[in-house]
Amino acid sequence: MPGKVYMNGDFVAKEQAAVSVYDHGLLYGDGVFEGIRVYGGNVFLLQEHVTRLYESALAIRLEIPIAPEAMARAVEETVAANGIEDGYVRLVVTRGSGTLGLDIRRTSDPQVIIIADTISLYPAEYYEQGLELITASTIRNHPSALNPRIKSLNYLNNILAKIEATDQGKIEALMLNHKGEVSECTGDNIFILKRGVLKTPPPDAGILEGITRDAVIRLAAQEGMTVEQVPLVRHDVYIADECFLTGTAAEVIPVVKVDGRVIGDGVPGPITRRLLELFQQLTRGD
Ligand code: PXG
Repeated sequence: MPGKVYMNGDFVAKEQAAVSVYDHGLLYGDGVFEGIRVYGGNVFLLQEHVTRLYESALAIRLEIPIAPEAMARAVEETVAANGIEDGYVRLVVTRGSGTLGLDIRRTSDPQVIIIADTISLYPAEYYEQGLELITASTIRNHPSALNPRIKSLNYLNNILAKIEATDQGKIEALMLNHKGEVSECTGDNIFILKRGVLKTPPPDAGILEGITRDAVIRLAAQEGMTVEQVPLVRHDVYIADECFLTGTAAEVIPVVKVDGRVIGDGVPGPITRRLLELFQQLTRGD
């Protein structure tokens, strides 16, 4: 039964698992996190997620009090303790409690929290019919302000764009960067297919380098496809033959309309469906 939360080396009942109101994670969104899937009892791409967590922490000058190997073990133990076969892990490290001020030297006890629970998936119809996106007026964080490559606890940039999508009855929004180029969606990376070439914005376009994105790039390359990490503008998306999003929660999800423009034939394309199939084989360990 889910309900045992890992906190700094101990398991605490969900109802008792709490952090201080002085924690800079709460006061300032000062911390880092990962969202990880569990398939058939195996934590999927755990090493990649742990590496990204420590890289995010390094970038914000947060010293995680345990080593990466111990963190990976703690994730496995939390999944086992909660009896999760297919589910979701939320790994969070906060800066810890401090004063009501920004100085990180006046904080202590970073909180290492691991939650393992079940996951609510997108309805199957999204995969069969494809998604419709709108472009948010909120642009992605400027990389020199808060680099999107850092998976920080401050997700207001994404939340503001997501609100624009939900206000318009859509579940995802496309976000542009400060140069007006396509970056990513609020919680997913974007790919397009044009004349047989798969294209996705590069890391310096102001994106989170998704672990699902990396896996799909590898799978496509193994299939003999040409994959390019190149700057894209909205026009490239409008005239694409196929479009899809990748993410831990969504896996590979087709997009069939963007800002009212029908993409390709208006139905999930064959390459998108093939990559979803290959990705799902990977999650099953085939
Ligand atoms: N871009 C952004 C901004 C994200 O937050 C991705 C791309 C896809 O990355 P991965 O590594 O998952 O392929 C993300 C991932 C949640 C949640 O609960 C969010 C993500 C992943 C899992 C859970 O909000 N975002």
